[in-house]
Amino acid sequence: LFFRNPPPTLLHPEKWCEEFNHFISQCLIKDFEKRPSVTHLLDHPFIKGVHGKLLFLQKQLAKVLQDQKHLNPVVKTRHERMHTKRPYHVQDAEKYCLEDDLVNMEVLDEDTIIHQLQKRYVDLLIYTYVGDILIALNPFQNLSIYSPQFSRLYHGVKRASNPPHIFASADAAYQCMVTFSKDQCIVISGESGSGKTESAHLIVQHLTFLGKADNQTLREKILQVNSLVEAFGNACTAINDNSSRFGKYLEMMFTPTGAVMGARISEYLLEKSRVIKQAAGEKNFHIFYYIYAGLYHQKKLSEFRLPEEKPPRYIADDTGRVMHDITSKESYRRQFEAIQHCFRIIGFTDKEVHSVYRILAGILNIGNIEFAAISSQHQTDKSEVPNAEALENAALVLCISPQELQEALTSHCVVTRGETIIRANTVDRASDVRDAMSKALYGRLFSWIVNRINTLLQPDKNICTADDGMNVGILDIFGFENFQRNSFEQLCINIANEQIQYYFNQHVFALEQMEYQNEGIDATPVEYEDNRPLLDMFLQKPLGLLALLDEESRFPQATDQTLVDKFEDNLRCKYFWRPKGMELCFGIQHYAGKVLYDASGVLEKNRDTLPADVVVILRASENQLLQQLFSIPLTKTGNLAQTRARITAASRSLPPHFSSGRLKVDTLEVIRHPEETTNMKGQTMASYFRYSLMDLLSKMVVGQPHFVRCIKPNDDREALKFSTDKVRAQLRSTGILETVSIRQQGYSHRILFEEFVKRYYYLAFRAHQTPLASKESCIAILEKSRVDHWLLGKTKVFLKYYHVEQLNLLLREVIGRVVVLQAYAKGWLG
Ligand code: AD9
Ligand code: MG
Repeated sequence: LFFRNPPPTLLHPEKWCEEFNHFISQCLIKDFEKRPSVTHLLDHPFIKGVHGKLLFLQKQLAKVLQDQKHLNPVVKTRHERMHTKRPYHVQDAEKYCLEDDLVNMEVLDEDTIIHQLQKRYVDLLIYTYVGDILIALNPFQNLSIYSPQFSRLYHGVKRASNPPHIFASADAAYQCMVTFSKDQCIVISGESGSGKTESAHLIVQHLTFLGKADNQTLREKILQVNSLVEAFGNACTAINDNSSRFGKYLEMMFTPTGAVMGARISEYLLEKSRVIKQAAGEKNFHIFYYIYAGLYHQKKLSEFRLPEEKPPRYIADDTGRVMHDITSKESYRRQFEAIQHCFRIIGFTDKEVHSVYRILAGILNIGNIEFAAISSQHQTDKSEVPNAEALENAALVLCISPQELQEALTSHCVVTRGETIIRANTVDRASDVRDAMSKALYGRLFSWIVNRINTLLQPDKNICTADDGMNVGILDIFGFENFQRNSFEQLCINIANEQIQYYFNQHVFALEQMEYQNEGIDATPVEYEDNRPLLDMFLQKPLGLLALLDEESRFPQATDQTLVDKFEDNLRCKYFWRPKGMELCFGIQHYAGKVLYDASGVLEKNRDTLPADVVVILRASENQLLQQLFSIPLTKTGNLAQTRARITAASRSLPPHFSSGRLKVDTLEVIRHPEETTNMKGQTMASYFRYSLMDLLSKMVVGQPHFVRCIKPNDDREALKFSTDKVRAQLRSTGILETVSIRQQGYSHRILFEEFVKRYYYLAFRAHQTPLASKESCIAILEKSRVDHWLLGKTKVFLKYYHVEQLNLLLREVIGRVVVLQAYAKGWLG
């Protein structure tokens, strides 16, 4: 009991031992130091006499002694495990025989694995382990396995005692964090619609359960965060009705004793272009529909100057049915109420929320502004706004001057040799300015909301500062996408997925195999598909795809055609090709499949220019929030100096196996390019993208990773339908087969002798002993703990993924008893 919910000073085993010894020697028995044995303590008259609690203490002491003599390995044998009564599907005994962990399979080939997953899927066993990695198949239906009852089941117990579950992954991360006082990172990957975002929600839900804070409000706030951010950052796509259009890294912060104390979100690469245009069959960000339907039902559309008879262009489609769809949809209205609730719970003020709505309404009104060409004798390319009402509406809700807005849209100024010339904008140029304005407004509003959430959820400094605490980061990015038409957005999304796959490969394969070599261990290397060359093709300088794109974006005369030509001339590798007869297209062989990209509009999207005039007028708005959005550049991740400082700090605490890994080198290398961070204003989307990616990695590498691989069982989003080909393709591209074999053969944990002895000496030695950080001490601990199949290298202990759980549980049991004992002794005397 005490160990599970220890008061702050009850946490650290070593500290406790120290304190205990000190306490004993100071207060209890003078001669204890001469004969430091626990048994001796039992006989002491002081102990015997005090408060009548002797019996209890004796029992506890006896248990400690017992444990030190006979450490029973806790992990059950495979046979035992299969015949254990387990909490769900109790009705069907057959199901116990299904393998929970693919690593236990004797026959290991693709067909067997697929068959196994299929069998489990139709039994609604959507989760399966591959060693320490969790495979999650999207059930496409609501399952009743996420209730509080299930939360209680997956709480600090050995993994094998319950069926695989996403809660078990959250629990594993949490337990690692508490036991080793180390940050953790849960990486969720999978293609679009495979269930990453749902998994991320469930992880947050379980972590808030595990990190029980007294502060109920904080827990509620954290639970609302995802819903709020996703209303602004998710949208309906051809693949997924709730598709994430941004990358999210949510860090849950805990006190050193494991109580949740705050949260922080980092957002990456919001697909701003969706605000102004969506592909056929797709929709704008959810929030626009929610707010329109919500205000319609509250009869407040006119207050926000939104047209009632026809939906704004940004949320309308060509059919005209959409108006009815939006306003009649009960779910939109309810979602609007839910969002209002989220804002309130998290702590946004009414004024702030009102400003957010005004800005959203402003964006919808801006979208309605049209342009027409005016032809006069002298000037043929001038434009004007034929629907002044839309312009006025936009200006009014944004609290800016309609005249200035019109000027900023229809003209621009050129400064030459100290002279300022005002030039008229063509219709196309004016439309571009309008769209750029909408995108900038939305992008900055989104970043502001995220920043504000971070401020509202930051830890209370009186309890603990973020620096003293620990965190579990949860990565949920947009999944790999392959549509009929793929543009710049898909390219960025897919490169990000490529990077995450690389991170996975590094952890699961590369670093492990490198260590075998370094430590002189003879292990057969497991072959895997290394996507490093492809990642280089994208990110290299100066001849990588993104660098070439940036270079081309700097030439005013460049066209999308010259861009593709440039790619073709420079990217001579097997991953790139140009299909015949499709001038503006190029193809990439990604780890997850071939994708054909359409380059039209890519240069413009990359330039992402926002005219200075627009910034000036928005800055002058009477809406304070709007002023704020445009008066400071929203550098979400800090400037170069801050980022460097963070990365330097991070590199110091990198796990040892990273010291020679390439990931760290890469991270530092890329950050060294100053143009990516110094000038956030003038930067292109591509350079911002590279920077974001590296920033994300710099956060991730600090934590110990846990992987969740989401798999989409079919393309029709149907429950119980298992398409073998679909699953096979995903298993292949993510290297699951290879993962199974490396987890079978390999040693996923490599711990330095010194660290190992420091961590586990308790299992074989007495608290007052100080064993050497040697091979022999490690052997003593491993033998005493009855762990088998371990290996010793030159400097490290090599453990299978399940050994660590085994050792940790033993350690917890032993320490738990000692802590109870100490707590009693302390309470008793203190
Ligand atoms: V994308 O890359 O953001 O486009 P995700 O995030 O991988 O994608 P998401 O979590 O949004 O996919 O899941 C898609 C849909 O599958 C959800 O809207 C749910 O309807 C469904 N889903 C996924 N996981 C579960 C689950 N554990 N239980 C029930 C689920 N339904
Ligand atoms: Mg998602």
